[in-house]
Amino acid sequence: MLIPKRDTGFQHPVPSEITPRAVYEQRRQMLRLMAGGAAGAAMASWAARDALAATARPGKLAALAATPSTLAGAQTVEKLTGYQDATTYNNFYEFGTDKADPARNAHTLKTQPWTVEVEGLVKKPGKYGIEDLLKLSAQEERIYRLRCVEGWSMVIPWIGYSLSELLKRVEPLGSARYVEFVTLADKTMMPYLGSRVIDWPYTEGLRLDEAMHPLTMLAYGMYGEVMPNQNGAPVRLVVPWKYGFKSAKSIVRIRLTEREPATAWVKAAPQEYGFYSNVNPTVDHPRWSQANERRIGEDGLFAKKRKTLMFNGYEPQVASLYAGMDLKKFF
Ligand SMILES: Nc1nc2c(c(=O)[nH]1)N[C@H]1C(S)=C(S)[C@@H](COP(=O)(O)O)O[C@H]1N2
Ligand SMILES: [Mo]
Repeated sequence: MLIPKRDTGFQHPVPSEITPRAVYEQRRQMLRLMAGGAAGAAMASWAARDALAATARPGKLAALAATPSTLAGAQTVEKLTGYQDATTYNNFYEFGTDKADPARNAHTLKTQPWTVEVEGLVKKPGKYGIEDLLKLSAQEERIYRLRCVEGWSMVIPWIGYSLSELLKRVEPLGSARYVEFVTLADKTMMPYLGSRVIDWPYTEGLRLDEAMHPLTMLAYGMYGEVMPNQNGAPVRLVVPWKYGFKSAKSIVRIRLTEREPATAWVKAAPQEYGFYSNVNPTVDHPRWSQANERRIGEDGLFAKKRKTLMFNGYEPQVASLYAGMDLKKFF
């Protein structure tokens, strides 16, 4: 994301994508009816959802059942970004810096077995196998915008649950104030770890109250399926009101700390990237404006048509986290 000229690496997806979008939309609507309706209650068994998902998913990866989230801010009337766009225009520098690289290279990522270690200032540290982690709370589908610091955005139906569900379980100590996320750095699976763009492993961090916010999501899938490798399988963060890089992919360790953790992008370019990195149209990046964005797949390759919204449109939900803070200073 550091390298704007890389934007020319965009490869427009071929129109032959087999994603049965109408079918997917239909399925989602169906799930919503099932979850909400009185008669739906009996039908909305996991088995029924599974069967439905199996017949009507985009069709590439294993289906992952989920109920539509009722959380404020977790649904939208906006058009979804196409599956093909969302899985071929990625930032995952462990697999290359070109937007098309992760889709090409991430097949070498082995996501099983996988463990996530939760440690640091918690009463109950532990190692969670990915299967157990996945079952730790009911999977919800949440439609979030993700806005990259480079100036593009997508609208994606993610599957997962609030990170707070996991954090509550490990019981943070009173001294814990931040959460650090450490992602996989394995040279046998990740061809780009030899590069020095990032001081690997890629790490990220949140303040504990940000991490505990219900919108902050541990995501295991998208578009009704398990997470594609290039999007951060088997589990990643999605923090919808922050620039995309705060949403760490392929997480292996979560550590609660007293001090603000160093993060990969702050270490790489401290004058350009801050710890908070809240989406904010009034605070420019030193090299470009953050006032507008283009929606991948919709607005044309170089057009920047949409106004970027404060906190990426999640202001009603998250503004109180930053009451009284100078967001120009804490960018
Ligand atoms: N481990 C890891 N996580 C990462 C990145 C990365 O390079 N490595 N890139 C970040 C950036 S800059 C963005 S914009 C989002 C992109 O997520 P997406 O490809 O699913 O849209 O992932 C973030 N998480
Ligand atoms: Mo990004």
